[in-house]
Amino acid sequence: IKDGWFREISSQWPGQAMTLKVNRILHVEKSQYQDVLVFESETFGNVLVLDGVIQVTERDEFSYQEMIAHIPLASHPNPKRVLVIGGGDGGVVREVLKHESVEEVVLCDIDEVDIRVSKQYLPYMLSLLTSLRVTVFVGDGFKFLADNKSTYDVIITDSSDPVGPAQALFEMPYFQLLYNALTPGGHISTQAECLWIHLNLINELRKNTKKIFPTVEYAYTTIPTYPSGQIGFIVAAKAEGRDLTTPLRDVKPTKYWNKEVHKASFVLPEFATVMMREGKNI
Ligand code: AAT
Repeated sequence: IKDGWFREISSQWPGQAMTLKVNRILHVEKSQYQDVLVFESETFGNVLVLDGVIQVTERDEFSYQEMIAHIPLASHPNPKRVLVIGGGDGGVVREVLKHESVEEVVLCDIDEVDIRVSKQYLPYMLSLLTSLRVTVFVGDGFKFLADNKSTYDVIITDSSDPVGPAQALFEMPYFQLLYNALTPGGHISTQAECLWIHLNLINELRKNTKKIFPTVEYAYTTIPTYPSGQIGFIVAAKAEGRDLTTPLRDVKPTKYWNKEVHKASFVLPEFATVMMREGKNI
């Protein structure tokens, strides 16, 4: 923070930085895993920052949390057991609970500080973590999957970027664990970065997940406070020929997702289509 503005500078998006005007700093802490900052911004509400990277703002969080949750859930015939890896702020769990078929949600975030700080400063997000359908577990998502052989209908990886504690969540062994932990016909969605900045990483993720999952797609959403205003998801199914792009049910209430947006989120611009087809940037 300099001269009253927070700047999101990182080698992960060289030469650019989202900048937000700070009203006041609410919380600063160094946890076992990450540097934690919460501030009140002038126009985006409270903002949670980990290791200098914006995780959520109150104003635009819904576009990411709704899409990463409703795309795999609304396209699944009957999701009952759901696992969320990361997402300690509770926003994704809030969305998962909008699906009436869901009987149980397990949340596994590596850092208790996110859960604690979100409870205090993002109370709207955490209110639903008190639901009887939800179990919270603090620990590494990779280890949780390796140790827990239980099966889920949908697994959502709402993870930070692949630098620091989330790195293993972007690699092959993790995708194999996800596959193993799914019921037959199960779905995953994972945070899969931005078309404008990370085409190579996205392509790598797609290639790797395709070696394991019979059906793999990439979808994206728009969000002002993530780098370049856009972020995507790898969405995959443990089923041949499953149509992930068509929702089977409506979800209510939502502010970003609807049936048409669900379908449209899989339609990619030409440069991304070429990249994914030919493996090269244009
Ligand atoms: N819904 C908010 C968006 C996030 S939160 C990412 C969460 O992933 C953090 O709470 C972090 O503690 C958790 N996390 C990181 N590594 C692990 C791990 N190995 N196991 C479990 N949880 C983990 C994502 C923001 C995306 C930012 C885009 N630039």
